[in-house]
Amino acid sequence: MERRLRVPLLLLLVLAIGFAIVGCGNDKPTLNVYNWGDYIDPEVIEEFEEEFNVKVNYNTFATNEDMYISIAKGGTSYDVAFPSDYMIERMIEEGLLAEINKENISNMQYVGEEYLGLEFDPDNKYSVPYMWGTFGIIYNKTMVDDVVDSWDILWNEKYADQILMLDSQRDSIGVSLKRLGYSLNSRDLKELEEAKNELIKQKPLVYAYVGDDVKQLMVAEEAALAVVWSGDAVAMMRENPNLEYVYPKEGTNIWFDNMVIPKNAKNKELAEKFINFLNRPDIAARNAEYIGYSTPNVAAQELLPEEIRNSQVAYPSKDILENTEVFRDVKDMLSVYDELWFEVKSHR
Ligand code: N2P
Repeated sequence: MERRLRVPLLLLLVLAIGFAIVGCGNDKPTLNVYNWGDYIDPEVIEEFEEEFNVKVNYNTFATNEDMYISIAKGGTSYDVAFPSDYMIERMIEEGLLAEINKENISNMQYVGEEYLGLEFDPDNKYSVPYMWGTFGIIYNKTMVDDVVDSWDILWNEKYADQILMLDSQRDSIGVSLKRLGYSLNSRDLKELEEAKNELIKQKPLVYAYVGDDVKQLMVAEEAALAVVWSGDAVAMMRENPNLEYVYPKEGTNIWFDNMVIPKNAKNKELAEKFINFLNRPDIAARNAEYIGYSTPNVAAQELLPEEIRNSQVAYPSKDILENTEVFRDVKDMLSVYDELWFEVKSHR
């Protein structure tokens, strides 16, 4: 090679390596977000990226337990995650969460009091409300001719192979406990054994244990009855008017999904900006309307269309809420719950 060509070639090589390292000049700050599937309006993420000139790396999970494992044991560090009440309680206890600087979350002023200071995080030191709801039974009025007002219907042989249960241990064990008249935080081995046996008895009637696919299955009328989270019920009922959501008379669960910052987050400052952004009333309203879930942001609630604001599925009245229970971390009983769920799922 001629000597006068060597220097420019070397320069080119150095430049190429340089670009590869900084990602072709894309050195925007990155926010690693870990959320449930189907739980945000994608446009909201894009708007955040544009407004703050950042890149959001977005990953999803299907259950609290899956999320816990990735955060507690996984190699990825997330900046924002969205666990539920009982899981937040556990993560605080295990020292997995960072304290949130409330001075950076001015939009917290729009969050209703009833969603703050709850037992799993009494001073909201570690978590800021995102969405809340219940679980209940959704059923297809053209496929079910019995009155649906009790969890018992999910054990009715008439509906064999037309029943969908949640593939989520606390939720499905909770349904079984509530049906038997027990607390969904039971620590009584006899009650838990009974709840397990009932789930095993029910198993031949269950078409599938599902996650986000429940929406597609119910909308397409491939099953008659399903246990669902209220926000998914809202989204499904929008698509298929034959569907109806019921709060069983034995009572049900009320849950709260809050935003948290894992202790090993790399970009806490940006995480707080994102948490604050999601509680800006216009954003919170648009996001809640898109996904179907209920916002704890009262200023956002006021921006919602009347039919959502008045919906007993999304914003149930006091008397319905009285018959609900919040999941708590079961602490030393966790292995019993894990084993119980394993036995149900592996039973043939
Ligand atoms: C959305 C999941 C909602 C989580 N697909 C209910 N806690």
